[in-house]
Amino acid sequence: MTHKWWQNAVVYQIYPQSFQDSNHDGIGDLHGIIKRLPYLQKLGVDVLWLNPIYDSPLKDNGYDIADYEKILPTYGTMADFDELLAEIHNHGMKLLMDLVVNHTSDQHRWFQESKQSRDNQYADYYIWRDPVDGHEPNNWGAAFGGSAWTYVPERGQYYLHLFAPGQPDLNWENPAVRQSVWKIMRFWLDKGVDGFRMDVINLISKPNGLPDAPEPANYAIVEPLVADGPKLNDYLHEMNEEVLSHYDVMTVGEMPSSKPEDAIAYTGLDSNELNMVFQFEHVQLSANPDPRLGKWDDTPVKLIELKQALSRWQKALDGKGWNSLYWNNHDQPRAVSRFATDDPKYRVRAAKMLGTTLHMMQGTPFVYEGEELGMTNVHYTSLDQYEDLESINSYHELVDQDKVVDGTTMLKYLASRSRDNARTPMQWDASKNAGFSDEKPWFALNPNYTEINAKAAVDDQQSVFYHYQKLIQLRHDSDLIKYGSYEEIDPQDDAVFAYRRHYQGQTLLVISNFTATPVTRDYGQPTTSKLLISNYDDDKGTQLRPYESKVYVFD
Ligand code: TEU
Ligand code: CA
Repeated sequence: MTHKWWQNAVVYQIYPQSFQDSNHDGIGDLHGIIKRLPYLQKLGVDVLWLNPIYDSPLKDNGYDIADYEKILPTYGTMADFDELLAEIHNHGMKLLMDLVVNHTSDQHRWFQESKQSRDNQYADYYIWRDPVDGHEPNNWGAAFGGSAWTYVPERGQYYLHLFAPGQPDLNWENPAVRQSVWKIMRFWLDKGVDGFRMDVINLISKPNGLPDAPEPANYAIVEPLVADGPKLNDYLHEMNEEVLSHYDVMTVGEMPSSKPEDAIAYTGLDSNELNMVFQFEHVQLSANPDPRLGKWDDTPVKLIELKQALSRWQKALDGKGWNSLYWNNHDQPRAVSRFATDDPKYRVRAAKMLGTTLHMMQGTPFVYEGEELGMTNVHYTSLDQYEDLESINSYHELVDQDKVVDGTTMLKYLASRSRDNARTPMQWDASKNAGFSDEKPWFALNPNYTEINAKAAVDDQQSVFYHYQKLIQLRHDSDLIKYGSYEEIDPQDDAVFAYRRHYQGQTLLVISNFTATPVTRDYGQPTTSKLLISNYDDDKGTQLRPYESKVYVFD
């Protein structure tokens, strides 16, 4: 098969609100991003993905879009956007937009009209149902708490929202909805954007008849029930035929609950749907046995399970589809805190170790802003420090209302898993407000910015930043790293993550000690002269020091 540009790419994710303020209001914006393009160019990434920058009431930080063809005024104007796109291209990079079309904001014109009556032009743009015995049509729960249905007296009906009430789900069964989405996509592609990250795109086709979820009786978690619905392949196919196939772009579909077999159907080399998906297996690993707690947990990930999840996807998609690779994003805690350690004694080595482990796999790596600095969780200790609706609603629901867990324990879970860990402003330097803004930032900085920041990293040849720069360079230069097949080593080893890659007679051997304990492992390591990258400055062969991670390449 001929290779595509996005198979050679490394993507950098920008959370616009928290990246760089340029106009002194404490909120990141488009001109702020322009200012930091040289930094991103120095890192060596190829593509930037921006979280939603469209007009929005920001109930869910922009994942509730009120106008798909307008920039949120806080971030800038459409002219600023055009300038940003041109500047990204001038710097040799590409731009992915976030496409959020499972739902809109309830402030969107379509919903404002839809909710008026059962017979207007937009009446069928959303999923409306009559009450059943005076209450909700089924037991589905919304991802951010409560029922997935909200009643609207004007229509005498409920509308479906898998997320917050301010995020009504679009009715993809309606061909007019699909045409409206294709029109939005063309609007951005005709401006020259280079592709889309598609928000929860595997949830757009709802199961026939909207059946009750098996458990629990009220307000069940429905993601697994709704994911990969009956018409999803048809919709993605139509999207490809109508829109994507007319442009040379990259697409990644966010797909919680999807399995490798599903992903092969969506990203298959001749499926003509999407290029890759974000799978969730490795970020949903949890030791918590109580389904009512959902994602809330604070136990460290078990390495054996982590290896199993990632290796499964590596093997399943090889030669059949294409993986995305990520440790974290705006919905996940910081990688180094979650999968290794943010103990200052090991943080730098551990962050490099994680980078190496992921970037040597097959797929397109995604780096979340600050990951290249080894930014850490923020370690909040009280509820009023949180901003994210998921964290706040979950606390009230699980502690105050359902009494599933006590407040102290829940605060530990939030500190470990809250999305806010990812959303503190980018740490640029040690000056006031970390160089993010000269005004008070919209969201508190992680106090460790005085030590962990981009300026310190760029000034230090041993920093996580230069390690990532090297990982990106190595991928660009190596077909073995890009295309090699994947061979798992010792899946039952609970301390070391090791694997081999094979391509045209060459072997890549990747070894990462995920613990602070020195261990000895013999995988037939070749001589030090074959070492490609390491997070220590010498090589001790079979001896692995705390969080040591190294890669050999040989014939
Ligand atoms: O996230 C989808 C998703 O899977 C979330 O429900 C996820 O399970 C949760 O955030 C984990 O804590 C996407 C966006 O990335 C997220 O920011 C949005 O809030 C959500 O869709 C709704 O648009
Ligand atoms: Ca600003």
